[in-house]
Amino acid sequence: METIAYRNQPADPLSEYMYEVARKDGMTTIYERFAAQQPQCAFGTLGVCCTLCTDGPCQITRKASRGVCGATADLIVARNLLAKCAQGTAANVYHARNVARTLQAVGEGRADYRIQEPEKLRAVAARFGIAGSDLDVARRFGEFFIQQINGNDYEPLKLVEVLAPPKRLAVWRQLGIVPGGPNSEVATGLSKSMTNVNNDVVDLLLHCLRMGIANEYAGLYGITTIQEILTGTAKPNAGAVNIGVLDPDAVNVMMHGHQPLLAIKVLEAARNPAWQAKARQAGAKNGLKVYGSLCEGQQIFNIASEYKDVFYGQIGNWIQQELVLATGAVDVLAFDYNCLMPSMAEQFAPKYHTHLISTDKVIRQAGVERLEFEPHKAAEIAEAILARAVEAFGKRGAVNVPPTKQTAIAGFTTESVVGALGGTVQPLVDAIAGGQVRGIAALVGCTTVREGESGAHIATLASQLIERDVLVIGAGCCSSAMQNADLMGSESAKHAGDGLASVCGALGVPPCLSYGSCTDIGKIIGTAVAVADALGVDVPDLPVVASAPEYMEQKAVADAFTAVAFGLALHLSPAPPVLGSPLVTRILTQDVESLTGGRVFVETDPVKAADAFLAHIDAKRAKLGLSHS
Ligand code: XCC
Repeated sequence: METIAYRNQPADPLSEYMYEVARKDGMTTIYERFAAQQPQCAFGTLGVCCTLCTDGPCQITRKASRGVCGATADLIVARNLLAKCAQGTAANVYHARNVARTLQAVGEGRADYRIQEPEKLRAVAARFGIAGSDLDVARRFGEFFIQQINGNDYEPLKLVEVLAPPKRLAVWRQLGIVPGGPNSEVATGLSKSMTNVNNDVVDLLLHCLRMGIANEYAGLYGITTIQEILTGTAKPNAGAVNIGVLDPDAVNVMMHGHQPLLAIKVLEAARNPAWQAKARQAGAKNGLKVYGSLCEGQQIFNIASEYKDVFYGQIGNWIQQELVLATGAVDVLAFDYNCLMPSMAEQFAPKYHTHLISTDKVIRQAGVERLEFEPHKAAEIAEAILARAVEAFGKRGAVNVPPTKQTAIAGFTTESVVGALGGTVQPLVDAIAGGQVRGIAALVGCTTVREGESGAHIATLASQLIERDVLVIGAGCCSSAMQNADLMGSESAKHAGDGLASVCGALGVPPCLSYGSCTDIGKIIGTAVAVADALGVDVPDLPVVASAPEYMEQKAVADAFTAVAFGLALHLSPAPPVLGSPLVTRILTQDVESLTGGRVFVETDPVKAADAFLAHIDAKRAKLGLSHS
């Protein structure tokens, strides 16, 4: 076993327990790999390394203020950021295209799905002049959505023109950042970010905002809305969370990633008594159980009230995946894009007997079985997944599941929050006006293993905020970190300040509300828009802060620009790779506020971050004429 002095700690006891198991088993985890990478490259950290051409790589230093071509630190940073934003936008839109394609296939009668929310489908489609029978509307709306995704960037996206709040649309029109089709915007953005094309840092950053808006309407909004049409809308429900949910006496299937459509078929198949009997015959006295992991688990958790007989819990977040396999209790892990560590296929799955199955066509992992999702093959693939799991159960070695069981409540969305409030957002607005709820913070996105993080930054920040009566909304692996820290449970209001605790008590909700996956960020913006409308103000006027407290990958960059385009103050930790450019840093942290009303701030200490959230919230409250408590 390699010995490395420094390692960051898993933040919750269950992960710590499994970490010790993995280390005893001789496994190297994300923690050792992070330690082995230290110290990390300062040029990359600051964003001032350019690898675009063969005269490079160039790094900006005290003695070299320009790259070989003459590019400054500002230009290098802006181009790098634009490329990341393009990749993140493309990925979210890819997911949206998959679900739109499934909706279209449902309408054409060649999919293993049916329309669960016909009213939602009709209402959404009607906004674009699409009406008819449910199947006809499904086909045409799916088709329309795909056309929007593939539209040109010189034709404004209808999704934006129809769905955007009028006040926001006016701002975006004035700035000239109403986007066209996202794939075209991405292509144009990548053209701008190549060598020797565009030296205008402001234009490059405005292009990020264009993609951020396209990311919202052709990406996140589409994902959430169409998935809800096909799988049902999120409803608050209580369920098991964290690694301790795994049952050593069951055949265990874990659905991992971001796209829950296949998982729904797996849950339906698992209901078949024949599969439960096969699992028992294989020696699993508790039958066959299905679990979710990462954002996919959060999505299933959102609609789990329909699947309580077969869905047994949300297992964990990005940095926990190796530890989950180290239980030896996962028989099949089926994953779509994204967020499976390469170490899983190469090291952890072989060591711990887990049969891996990739289910999306963008994935190739050596030695991993591929059963690629097609709308008309989902039921067949689901059966195959269960068959592999029963088979793998017989190959298990030692099983080590942490003994603690944890629970949480999930399934919040603008509709379910409004439902809990009695059909209108007004009680929340009144609670904000009265000061019981001082403001709202959205903590979204990934977890990282950087110093002081591992979910600890998220949990500490959320605790600090709810203590000070700030209602927290979570999405993505942030939700998991809060679930693991017991901040999303039925008893969690005891950690909140008196004002927030009284509101939570009256409504029967926790002080941290899970909206689901990181792709559900669009729903959080929907809630912010609903509150702004009820107050008769624009989004930037609200006592609201958005945050990616342990941000990790490219989709988060696209989502960050979505938040800034909507006029939100956005907290980031760790610092994005922009600090090497004084100009980009100034634009993102200051100048952009005069354009969209939004801005970015970086704070890697969660307590200081909470102070900054409160300062922002109280300043916005004062502007709205609301008292501070
Ligand atoms: Fe991956 Fe979404 Fe990030 Fe978690 S939150 S680490 S993307 S699974 Ni999106």
